[in-house]
Amino acid sequence: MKQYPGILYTLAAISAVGSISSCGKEQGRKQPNIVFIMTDDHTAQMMSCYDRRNMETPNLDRIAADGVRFTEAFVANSLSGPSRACLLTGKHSCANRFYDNSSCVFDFSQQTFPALLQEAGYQTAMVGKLHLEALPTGFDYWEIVPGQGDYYNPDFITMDGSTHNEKGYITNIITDKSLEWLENGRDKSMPFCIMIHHKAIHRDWLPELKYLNEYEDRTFELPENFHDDYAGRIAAASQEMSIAEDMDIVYDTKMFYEGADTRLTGLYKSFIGRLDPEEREVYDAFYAPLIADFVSRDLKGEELAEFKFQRYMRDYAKVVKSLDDNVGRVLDYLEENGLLENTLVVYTSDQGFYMGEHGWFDKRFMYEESMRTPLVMRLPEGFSRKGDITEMVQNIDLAPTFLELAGAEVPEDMHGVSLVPLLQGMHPDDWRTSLYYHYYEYPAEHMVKRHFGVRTERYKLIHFYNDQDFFELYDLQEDPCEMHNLYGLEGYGGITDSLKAELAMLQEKYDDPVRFGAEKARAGRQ
Ligand code: SGN
Ligand code: CA
Repeated sequence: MKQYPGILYTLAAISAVGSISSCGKEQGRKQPNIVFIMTDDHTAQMMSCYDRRNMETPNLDRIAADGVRFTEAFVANSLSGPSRACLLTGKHSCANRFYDNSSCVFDFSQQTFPALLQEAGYQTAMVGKLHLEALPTGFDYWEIVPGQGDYYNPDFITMDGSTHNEKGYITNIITDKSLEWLENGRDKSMPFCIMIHHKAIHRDWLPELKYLNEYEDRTFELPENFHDDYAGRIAAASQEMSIAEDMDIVYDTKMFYEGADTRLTGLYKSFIGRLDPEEREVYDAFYAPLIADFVSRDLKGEELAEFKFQRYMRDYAKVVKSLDDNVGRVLDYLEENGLLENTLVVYTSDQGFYMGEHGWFDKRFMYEESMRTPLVMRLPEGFSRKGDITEMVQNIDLAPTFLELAGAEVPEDMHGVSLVPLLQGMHPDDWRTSLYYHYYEYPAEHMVKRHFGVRTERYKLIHFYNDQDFFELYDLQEDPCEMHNLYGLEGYGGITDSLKAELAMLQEKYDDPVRFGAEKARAGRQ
């Protein structure tokens, strides 16, 4: 392992005394532990430290209140597997080669931050959803769910490659296993990094049974663009992720009535079929009156869409509630065991999600709700930064951040940038002013067209390609909900040209073979 110039510690002493950053401010500090909690599809609209409209998340808010909240955090490719590959490698999809969930297998022989942390003297662990179609390397301990995992009585794959079943609710079990490793599994003489990666809050939002009755008296406010007509946005018009059109009345909203036979009824039956007879009784007792009422009302059109929206919001909030409890358990454990002071606690999601904005659920698009991701951190000792960090950051930045904190060298080929200067309270003049995004999974579920684009503080340019050639331009200051595509309109030529130049520069910088112009696109991945 190479060392930073001027760094004080040696590898022999690495577990005792660390030193970070070339600025020299933090020299002599112990290597911090890292607790990296991530959820699936958890969006800031459902996290009260970002948005107070919908629900309370006291434990997640604790992280932000005691530490920092990133107000401008984004992903590079808004889908589970690709996002996880970006996080592990600190690189965009074009470089880590995990483009989509449906055709890729992650190549663990490539450089990842957990393996580099091991070299830097860390014990590393990963519990929960990996979703990379391969068994992980770079971890002293791992236990993962197969694929997407199950909410009820889930299966787990252990390090010997075998699969077994466990009784309980997934979010509680992932936390139990993580706390067990922290307490009894690790070498306590070494710094550690544990990734606690939840299946929650993924579709189809099955709540913990004890929370079935929560939020039932709440009527959530419809987003102002719930009835979007997608004028001027042809990719938005052709997606299949609309609450009104595509949300499955049985699978998603649990209205499993006699004779119901939707596309996803079979999948729903298999999920709730995992409950044991007593659990099933509790589940059915909760849903029976709701289903009877739903059937008797025979809802249609907007009324049906709004019914689905309310069921969706309630279920999602219930699943977040269990997650928030479990984040609290982790914080309490760290505190009670004297670990909180020297631990970086990170909470984020693999991407944001639509809670009815544009009429949608799911993610994938480069539009704000799904390109954004929540990101809060409780900082280890030596960092007094508190409150909001407003620089634009991206999920590829976490790997270099962890490495710098560990006192390890950040490899030059990582695309991400260490956030340590921001955590130290600096506002570097040369901080990035634009973000690159590239989504590939099409044709596939939800039918979001392939696209890439650039986002600056104020503007966003998106290019939909592959089976179409279409641009969208948004002024996020004037149109934060991205309803008005300004591309090609009079007066926007100058900003369009400069965004195209910025996009070309980013594609060059990250060496993405799919670029403007058919010649280059043909040469790259289609
Ligand atoms: C599943 C879901 C989709 C979701 C993808 C990807 N369908 O296929 O709605 O977009 O996962 O999600 S389901 O019928 O199986 O629920 S991701 O977060 O894992 O990328
Ligand atoms: Ca996800």
